[in-house]
Amino acid sequence: MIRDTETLNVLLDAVNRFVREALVPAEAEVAETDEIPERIVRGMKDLGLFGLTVPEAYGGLGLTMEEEVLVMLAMGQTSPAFRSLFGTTVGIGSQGILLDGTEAQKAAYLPRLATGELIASFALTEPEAGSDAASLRTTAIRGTDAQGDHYIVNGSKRFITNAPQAGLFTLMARTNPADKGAGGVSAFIVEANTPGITIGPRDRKMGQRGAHTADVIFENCRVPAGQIIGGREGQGFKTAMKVLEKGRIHIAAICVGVAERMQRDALNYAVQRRQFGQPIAEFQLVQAMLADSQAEIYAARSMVIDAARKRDDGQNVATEASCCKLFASEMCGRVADRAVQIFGGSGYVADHGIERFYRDVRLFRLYEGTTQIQQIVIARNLIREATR
Ligand code: COS
Repeated sequence: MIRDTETLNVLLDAVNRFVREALVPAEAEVAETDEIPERIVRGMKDLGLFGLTVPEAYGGLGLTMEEEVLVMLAMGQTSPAFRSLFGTTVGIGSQGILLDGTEAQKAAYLPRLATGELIASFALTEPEAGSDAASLRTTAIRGTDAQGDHYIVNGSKRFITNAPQAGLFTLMARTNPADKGAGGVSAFIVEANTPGITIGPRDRKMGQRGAHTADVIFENCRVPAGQIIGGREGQGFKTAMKVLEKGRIHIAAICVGVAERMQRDALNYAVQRRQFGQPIAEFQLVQAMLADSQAEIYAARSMVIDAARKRDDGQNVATEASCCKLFASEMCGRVADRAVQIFGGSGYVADHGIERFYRDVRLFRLYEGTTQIQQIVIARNLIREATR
């Protein structure tokens, strides 16, 4: 749903300009230094990117899902590491508060998230609980002392995006150790400066340099009882699933944007690069690669916009969100592979940036639910529908 085309177009124009003038020229520098320069973070804040999905009442832009998707398609036209900083904050990092938080929790945190003052992280994955998220072992045990009701959190989280920068964590932990499954899990808002939290060294990743992940270790970390999202125990896994459902549409949109960028770069190269006396774009085998990529990009773009519209319409889009993540991330991998192929030897060396995208996009098929998890979710939902 687009509420006001004119306002949205002003935002999209500004994002496109920011991508073109500030982000694209900084891609190589960010990959080299593994840091997003402060001037760029400031630019993101000025544009309101940290508040894209935060409702206007809390100081954000309050975008609908369709509007968010259009912004992510634009943001995808550059290295995906840039998106990670604000996209994780407005996405999985803070959506738990937005979707299931109490009014007091929203009022306390959303305004500071919207300005970018607080960076948010989503702490679900553990060393022994990746795809099987409901088996997580981090515990949050309730107690009372002179300072009031609280939970004592112990456990380790792994591959946590933005952990080194985070001001707060949306933490999933087991409040009922007797329930080893999803029902024993609760979600918390944990401020990163709470004593008992240690951030591990940054992971050395294959790509997306500039976007940081690390372990987060909780040792006897005391979290006030009021920080449990929604005020109720046992709801945390469902909150995490709802957050991921929305996140999967968001990531799919980024996949489409990045695929469009790689396709454009490959096309520009193909019309300039001459072999056998003519531009390689004149060869039908190269044309086949370009055409296949274009058709797949168009399909994924249409899916993502359709799923976003349905979600805005209040429909259950669990299946559609997984279809989008599955198709768009796999599509992006194929487009990256063809782009490297079109660049030939030049695609394998760092100078053209395409090998960087090739490494960056590999993550899309892994995080926020692997391709195989999306297949499981889609099939389960289909079977449930057919047998109920
Ligand atoms: N919205 C709301 N509730 C949902 C939901 C959704 N999209 N998906 C599941 N739930 C609910 C279920 O309805 C169920 O509630 P009830 O017990 O009341 O029926 C509960 O959550 C548990 O769901 P389920 O039984 O499907 O849990 P499983 O342990 O079988 O796990 C998968 C399901 C595999 C889908 C889940 O573990 C998953 O998504 N794993 C991947 C995790 C992931 O994406 N990790 C990335 C980390 S973040 S980068």
